Amino acid sequence: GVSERRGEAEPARPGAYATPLPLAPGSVLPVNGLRILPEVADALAAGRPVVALESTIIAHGLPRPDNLRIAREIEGRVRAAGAVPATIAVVHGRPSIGLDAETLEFVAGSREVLKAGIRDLAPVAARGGHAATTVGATAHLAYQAGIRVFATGGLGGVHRQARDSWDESADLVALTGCGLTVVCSGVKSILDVGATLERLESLNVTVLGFGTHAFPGFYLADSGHRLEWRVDTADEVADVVRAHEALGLGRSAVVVANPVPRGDQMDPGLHDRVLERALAALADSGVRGKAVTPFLLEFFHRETRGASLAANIALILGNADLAARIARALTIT
Ligand code: PSU
Ligand code: MN
Repeated sequence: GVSERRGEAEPARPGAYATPLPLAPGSVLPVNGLRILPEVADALAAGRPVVALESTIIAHGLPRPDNLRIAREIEGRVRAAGAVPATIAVVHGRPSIGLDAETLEFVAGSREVLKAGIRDLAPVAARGGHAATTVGATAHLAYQAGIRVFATGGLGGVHRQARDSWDESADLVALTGCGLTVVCSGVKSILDVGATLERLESLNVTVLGFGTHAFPGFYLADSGHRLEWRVDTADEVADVVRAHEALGLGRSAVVVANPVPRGDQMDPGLHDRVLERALAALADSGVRGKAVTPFLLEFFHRETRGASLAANIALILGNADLAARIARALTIT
């Protein structure tokens, strides 16, 4: 049967999605098997700005039915800032770069859409399944397609129980092999932020604070950790990215950490109280592996009655806007 448990690997029923999703005329396949929406392919071919967007936040990180509306708003924000959005997911086994309206609705609404990290891409593709892609998997596919900028909410990282569970998001290692600029609001505050920053240093990942030396705390503007590098404009980010590429570092990502606007952040006291309860509930639940992050995010959205959701929406929209401006700055040579 169809799994009601989100994020677990269960073979998808091929053909359950009525529309056959044929290759649209004009789609290009730069790498065998990638399906690129014509609008995105045209923009890439013409050197116009494109912003990759992930789909795990839509399918497994935001509550339904708000998630579909938010997914559309994220795309709208990229467009408003002058770039073409390319939301990425695997549909009918095809890694898809840019989703048409119908496919976006499917990804947001279907229980058959798994959560795929990089290591899940091949099995999902081989089985003709459907999957939302994590930051790591999205970055990989976007990089393959030639996209240079990617917006998300918060990166995965080192979980607080990692000393016992060894749970560190595969997003971190993915950043070492995908040469794009990743705009995020730091790493999710459910994580061990200090440990994650240490791992990013070990992995040689460049991290820039946007308008701040304070590393953002996802739902909170400031995680309490300091960053060495601060940039203040999209042009400055583009300068760093060009230097990064000129130095032969272009195979790894540059992370731009963009805080949620202060006025939109969660109340820090509420945040800390809910987090403590969320971690206790996690320990009691026996939830493991890739179901951990969706469990914690869902706990927050439910228990804060929308306060965490409001912050999440504000930060992702801000990141979409900044990513589009960076993509534009990068197209000016
Ligand atoms: N940021 C959000 N919401 C999310 C995620 C990030 O605002 O749902 C997702 C991303 O797809 C990220 C994933 O890659 O959580 C990390 O999961 P894990 O901890 O299992 O690696
Ligand atoms: Mn994990």
